[in-house]
Amino acid sequence: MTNLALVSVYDKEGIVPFCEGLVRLGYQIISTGGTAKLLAEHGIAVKPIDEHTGFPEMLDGRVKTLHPKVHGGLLARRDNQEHMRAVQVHGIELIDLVVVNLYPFQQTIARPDVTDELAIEMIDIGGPAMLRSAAKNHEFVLPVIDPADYDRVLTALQQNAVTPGLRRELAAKVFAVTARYDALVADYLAGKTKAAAHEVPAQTNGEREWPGMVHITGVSKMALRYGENPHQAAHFYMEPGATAATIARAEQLQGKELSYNNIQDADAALNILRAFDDFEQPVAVAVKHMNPCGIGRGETIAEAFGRAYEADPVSIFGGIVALNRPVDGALAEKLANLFLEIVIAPAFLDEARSVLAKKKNLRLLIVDMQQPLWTPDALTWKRVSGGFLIQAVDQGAPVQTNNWQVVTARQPNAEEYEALRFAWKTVQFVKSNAIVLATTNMTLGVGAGQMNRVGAAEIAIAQAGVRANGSVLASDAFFPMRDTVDAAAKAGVTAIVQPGGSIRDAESIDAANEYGIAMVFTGERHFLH
Ligand code: 93A
Repeated sequence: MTNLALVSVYDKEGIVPFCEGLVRLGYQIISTGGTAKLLAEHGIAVKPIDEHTGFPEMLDGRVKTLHPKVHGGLLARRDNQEHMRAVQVHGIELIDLVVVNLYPFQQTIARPDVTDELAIEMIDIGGPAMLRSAAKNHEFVLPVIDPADYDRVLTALQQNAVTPGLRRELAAKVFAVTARYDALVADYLAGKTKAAAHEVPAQTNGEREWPGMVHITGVSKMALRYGENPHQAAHFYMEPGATAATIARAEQLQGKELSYNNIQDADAALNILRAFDDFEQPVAVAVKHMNPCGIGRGETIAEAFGRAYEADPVSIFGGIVALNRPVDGALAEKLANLFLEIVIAPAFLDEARSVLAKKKNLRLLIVDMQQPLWTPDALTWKRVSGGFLIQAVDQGAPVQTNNWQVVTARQPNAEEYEALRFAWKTVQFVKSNAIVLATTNMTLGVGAGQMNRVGAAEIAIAQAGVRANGSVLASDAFFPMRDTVDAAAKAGVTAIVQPGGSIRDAESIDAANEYGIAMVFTGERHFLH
């Protein structure tokens, strides 16, 4: 009995030598339209699929291989008498090997000229069906989805060395690829990737691609105009499981296309905002270059925004504002008076939308803030030369002070505690070295990304100005020496929160005691580099 191989490939690279090898091993090839034609042109004996099924390829090729003679031949168990009887009764020939790769849906939707009609036609139905049938029955049928496996499979067949391990590996690959393929189709139909594909201006280099990046199949990809700078090509990959709580799934109401820097900054703003969820209050966060420049909370979102603005009315220029309550008309007027890149909120009331519509370039993003932003086990990664680093996301410390340890003679009073809670929450989301000066409901000065801690403190103190007097200070990591406490005391800071843990903690504690400053250790560091 000759072995049957069913071959139906979109990507025809390498298929001719592979089939020549199969024929040498005694396989008979059955094949679909374009594939059969190519094989015949290369002198390979091939039986067209319609001859095999006794049914024409029809509906513009939508139905080529969807037939019991194909799927019966793939799914029948050779060790099951009932199955063997059934295939015999119905004249179904057993198929031993399937070579299929799919219509290039991902490449199609990335085309700047893609139409919905074209995209839909590129949803492969018959190909995945055959692969899945073969993969389910991999004990008896070899599914080959990846041209990179042709040589390996041929060699194994030649040497009579097809192991159960190889069968299982090939079957697993089928389900991995078809799962991602379907996820991409789902995303497209849900609107996200289609919009992205259409938004790519033809003249941009957004479609410039490089190895490693384009091959994350199944993850929706949006070409960006460019990366951090115009000479850097860039894409935004969106995870299939992302929810409407994320920037990836945010609904953009108006404004220009999001840039690489916009996405990063908006994500930082959203991340910071959501970390304040446990205050259960209206909160406004203003972000520049991924650092908060002003955070305010209040009874109303307008009050919170007013404080975020007052915190640093200069840095907010060109910034991103994230709000955890809907934006109304009055707040929209205030926002419209500023130059902002993006406003993020759970909703924009109609009156707000008409006010902000006049700011044509201002991007408005709606994000669902009812759902969690992160799963507890969420990971984040960073590229380094030759590899990448993966770690758990720092989702911030809970706002409770149970684990705080007062290390000075003086305890913080109730108001200081409240301000310390606010400052500690903020400093966790500022680039290291980070120092934040704050009151109970707003930041006053943020020192970010400095190479020495006292330098960060000096920047925060300068920003706070006279307001530093009577404020509290938070530090993302311990004080290596007493100089930050000295600078804080000079500015009039009355309480400090920091992780503690330096071999010179005693010096900082002594300094705080000298000045009558109350200091607490959290025991938890929040580097953000
Ligand atoms: O339109 S389909 O979903 N309907 C089918 O029955 C079918 N069978 C195979 N597409 C189908 N295919 C796909 O055709 C394969 O997955 C492969 O990508 C392509 C090969 O077609 P051709 O041999 O005509 O070039």
